[in-house]
Amino acid sequence: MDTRAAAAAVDHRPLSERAALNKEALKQSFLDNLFHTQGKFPALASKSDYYLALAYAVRERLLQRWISTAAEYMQKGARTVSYLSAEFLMGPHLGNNLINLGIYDEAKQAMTELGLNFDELLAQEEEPGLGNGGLGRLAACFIDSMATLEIPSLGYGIRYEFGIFHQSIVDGWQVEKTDKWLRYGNPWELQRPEWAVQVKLGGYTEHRSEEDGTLTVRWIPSRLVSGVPYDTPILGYRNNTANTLRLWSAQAPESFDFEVFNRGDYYGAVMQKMSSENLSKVLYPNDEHEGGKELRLEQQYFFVSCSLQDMIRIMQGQRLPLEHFHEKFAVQLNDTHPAIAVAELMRLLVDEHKMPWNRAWQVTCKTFAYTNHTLMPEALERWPLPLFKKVLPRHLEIIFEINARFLDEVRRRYPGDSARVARLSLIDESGPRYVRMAHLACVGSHAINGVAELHTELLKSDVLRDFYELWPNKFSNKTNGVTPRRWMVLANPRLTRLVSDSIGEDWIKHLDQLQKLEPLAESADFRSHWREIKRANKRALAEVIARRCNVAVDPDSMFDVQVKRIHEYKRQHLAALHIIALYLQLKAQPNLELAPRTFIFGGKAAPGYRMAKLMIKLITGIGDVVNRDPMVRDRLKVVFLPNFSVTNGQRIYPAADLSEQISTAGKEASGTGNMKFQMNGALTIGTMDGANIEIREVVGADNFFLFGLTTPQVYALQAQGYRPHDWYEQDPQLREVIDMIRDGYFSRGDASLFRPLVDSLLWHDPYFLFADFRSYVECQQRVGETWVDTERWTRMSILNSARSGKFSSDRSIRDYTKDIWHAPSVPVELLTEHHVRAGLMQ
Ligand code: F58
Repeated sequence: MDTRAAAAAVDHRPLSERAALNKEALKQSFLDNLFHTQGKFPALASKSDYYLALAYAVRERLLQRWISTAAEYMQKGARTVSYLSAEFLMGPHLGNNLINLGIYDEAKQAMTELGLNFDELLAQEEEPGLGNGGLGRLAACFIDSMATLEIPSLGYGIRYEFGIFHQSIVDGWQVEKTDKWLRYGNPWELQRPEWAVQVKLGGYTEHRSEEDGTLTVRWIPSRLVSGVPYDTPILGYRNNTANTLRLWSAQAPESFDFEVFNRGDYYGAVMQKMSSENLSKVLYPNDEHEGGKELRLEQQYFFVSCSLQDMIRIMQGQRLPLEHFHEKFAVQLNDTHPAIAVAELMRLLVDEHKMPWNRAWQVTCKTFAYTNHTLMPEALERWPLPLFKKVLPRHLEIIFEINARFLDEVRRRYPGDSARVARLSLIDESGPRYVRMAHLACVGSHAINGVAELHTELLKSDVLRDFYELWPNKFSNKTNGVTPRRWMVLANPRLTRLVSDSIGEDWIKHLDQLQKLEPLAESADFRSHWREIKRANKRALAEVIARRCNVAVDPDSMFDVQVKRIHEYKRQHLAALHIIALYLQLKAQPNLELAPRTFIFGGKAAPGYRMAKLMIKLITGIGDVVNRDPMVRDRLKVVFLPNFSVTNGQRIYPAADLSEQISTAGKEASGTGNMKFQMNGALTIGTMDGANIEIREVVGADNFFLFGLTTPQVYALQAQGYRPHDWYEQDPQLREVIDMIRDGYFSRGDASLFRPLVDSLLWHDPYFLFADFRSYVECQQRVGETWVDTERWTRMSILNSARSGKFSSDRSIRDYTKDIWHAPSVPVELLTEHHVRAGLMQ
């Protein structure tokens, strides 16, 4: 073996006996931690104490990898990917770390031998819900894949004290509770106060001509906040790599409140401390309808400034000149939330490190790349100019300067085209002035990408068209992916065993290998195993549903599932219309042959998004009627599973038969839930939207239930003047369904409750539900006919999973690395006690 390969090989030698990777050693450190860390003995210990004791035992085992990785990267001066994201929706760590370390079964055995229920311990972990949905979860899948591919990387974000709210359903309505995930401590993070940085906010600037003729700018802030990093190790799958997720927590800087304190203003000092700490208090729910929140801009700037200062510290530690910043770091902007980084790096280089503007600009553009995640115009971030100036006066000046130089270039390219100049400007001046963050990201990045083929095409032809015309080479597509470690190995152990027994274990790192399952779709024996597994997963989910929703569902019915954020464009209400249509059909023809179906919904509505909340109420209202009606009993069930999260997703995806991906064509950038369902053997009913198109392409049209208008058809209908009321008039079934909602059938006779929803559909229907209704209902009919042919369905299910290789986030990360980051893998050699002792002696 050459040395590189030797280094890459999984090493089981522990740093010390304390961290050995075997069952007996695990038991010992579990007990040690219970006594010496938790300070508990069995009679007093809670389940949470046992969970924490096990978590600390596992942490001791990953620290060796973490230390070794840091040492390797430092020694090699490795090129590093910095993934800047306001959200990381990690999900619980314990099970995932056990899998990546390769000691899941040992840990389970150890706990069982100690008389403990391992699954119950795993369930104790409060998941860090530091994200809203797809964007945050994508960041989590990406850092998993980077560690697995041995790419040196840092995830940078915010350590929100309260993550995404906890959702419960009361009387059919969503009720939000704060998510106190840190209540019992977080065993996976290490605070690094020695690397804290200071962040300025507010105030004003002073411009001075120095004696040597140069112009310098000083920013005199009105506030200072200290950013303290908390590091979480991110393990690769069965390798020696442990990268870092570094999340910043805001604290009051001591020096600053002392100043106020010394003036005798004790309360002022305390207030200032509280207001500083507010910065990382809470994750904003994705309410695209409310903009202009000062605290959100402060949050974004806070974590971006902390992260860039941290990168500069790392460079200085390795004695690298800042002119080489872009060689050391490839910085990916996960949407526009961190786009202020473009102006902040310029400020750090020019104002604080005295680099000439042009040089700094070159470094900046070569450093950043920008991923867009939305086509919804209302979701494109922009900040009112006065607000921006109040929070970041120096950055506004820098943005003006970037803009002036950029627009000069535009004018040279397109003489006389002032409309284009106005469209491209970093400042929207069509009404009250705004800073356009997507434009800042485009101008300051060398690469711009969408997250699915259609999405990238629509960016080029529509949302970012002017930028595409200016710089076509900056654009590329990077279709999303999800990590098979969490979404198959951890979430679906039964399927994992069957697959590994059939084709070996390589697929876990090389998902394309699932192709080897294709011939097995023809084996009746394999199909029967495949079905048994799905059935077992469904039984497990049925138990959860019984507990949480108090509804008994039949594991032999088709599990038809839609889980995702609740949003009009995702069209959960289209699924609701179909359920009502089925219900009416059953009422009208009680002897109709209809395979039993269980409709399962889950997802959170932004707390301020009234229509989304009404959609939840509609679904629960339908459930109340349908689940109680003896005429349809056992043939239709409708449940809304509260608090959809990573943890719940892990139970849901493996149990689904049908995956609902029914957004209006052209609205869903990619979707990633669609991929998790596919891997786990669900068939998709979906529109030609986002990554659905690519899923259909790989599974084949015969193995995908397609319906609905295409994006060009949606645009055409819009252009010709869409009148949803006409569609309602012309379709008796649709009319009956809508009238029933309107008349209060699902709201205990209250005809006003769903009025806003019904009126919006009848008179606006911005997401074309009525136009797609017929096609959807007919497609669902085909789904039903296919389902009753059990063998055929199973074959299709196997093929869906076998052809999901493309949607591993490992593939996405390889694409980013090849085209954008150019960061080679750096395999890690494990340090042993010998190395550490030798280091101490030096
Ligand atoms: C999602 N965006 C896209 N945004 O909707 C989805 O199609 C895509 O698969 C996914 O990104 C990953 O690329 C998304 O989740 C948010 O949650 C934002 C959070 C901050 C406020 C605005 C919405």
